[in-house]
Amino acid sequence: MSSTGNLRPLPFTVDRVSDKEVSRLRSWGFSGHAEIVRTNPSRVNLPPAYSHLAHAYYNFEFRPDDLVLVTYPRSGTTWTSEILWAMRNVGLLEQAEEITSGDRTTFIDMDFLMPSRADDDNPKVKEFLSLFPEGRVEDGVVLQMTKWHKGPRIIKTHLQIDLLNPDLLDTCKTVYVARNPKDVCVSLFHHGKISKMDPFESEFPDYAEAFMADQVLFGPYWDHIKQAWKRKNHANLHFMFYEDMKLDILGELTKLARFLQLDFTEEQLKAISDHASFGRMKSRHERGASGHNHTPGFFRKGQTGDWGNAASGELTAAMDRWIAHNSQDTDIVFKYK
Ligand code: PPS
Repeated sequence: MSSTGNLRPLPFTVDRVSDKEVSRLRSWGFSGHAEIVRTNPSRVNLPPAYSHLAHAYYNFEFRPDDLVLVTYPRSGTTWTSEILWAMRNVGLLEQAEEITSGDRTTFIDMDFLMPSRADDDNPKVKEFLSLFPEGRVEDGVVLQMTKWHKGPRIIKTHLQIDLLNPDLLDTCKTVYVARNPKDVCVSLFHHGKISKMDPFESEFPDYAEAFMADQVLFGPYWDHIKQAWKRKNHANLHFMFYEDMKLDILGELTKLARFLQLDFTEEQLKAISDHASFGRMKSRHERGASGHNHTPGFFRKGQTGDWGNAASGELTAAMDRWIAHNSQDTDIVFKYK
């Protein structure tokens, strides 16, 4: 994919965040950021490599047999992508022991989260250059490899829908998973403690403040959710909640299968649910089988309601005000327990 050519123009700009603001974010605890870019007017903070790839993401061509998963970070992406893969490969679940999740599903954001260079000693870059000796690594190894993937593809992204190709929903089935903002915030904070890419080196109240101020990567949280929620009646969008998956996974799998027009026996649905259970996924991950280079703590608690263990009464009151304010123009209702 070239970053130039006959591309649909971006209906937004991608602007460099000022050094002053970046240093404020660094002193807030976001120590990994030397540079940040921001989409406007949507105000999504992203790593700088997004800047020259924004056209490629916005113009990325989906295909009718794609399955696309869109989530705000820490909302159940890994869990749901494992479910989607399992639904498509129900007779072959043991493959998950051998083939990494990164090779079974594709996280397209990697090109700006961890941009590759041609001289990287990285198997993906080597594979890309051996397949496409003329290929330009800086145009996104993952995007280009995904473009050439024969399919059917399972593609996941944390980019909000308005930053993706406007033809997405008219082209292929898309699943959106939302998780309540309190637990997303707690999970993001803990992830920041173990993340090399987006480390956070301060205390939880500071993180929560940044989250509510829409300053964390991929924010603003509410716009992300609302962009999907307003399209929830589109025949190609299936909107799910993490909390419902926790409460009744078989019920949620049944609805998801109906959306995907797949028929499963009860036994098969149970096998999919077990395959994607927190314990089984965590154990595959720890054995190095699930594809995220083993990050201890990636599968942390997998529960609803952890906010109660992390936040003071004062912080909870501030968060509740923020939720109430942002819920005024929507009928989205989250479960917090
Ligand atoms: S990421 O980093 O954005 O891709 O994270 P994401 O996968 O979206 O979300 C991570 C949180 O989901 C929990 N998780 C699960 N919960 C229940 N069941 C299963 N199978 C499962 N797999 C992952 C994971 O533990 C993170 O939540 P917290 O609250 O931090 O434990």
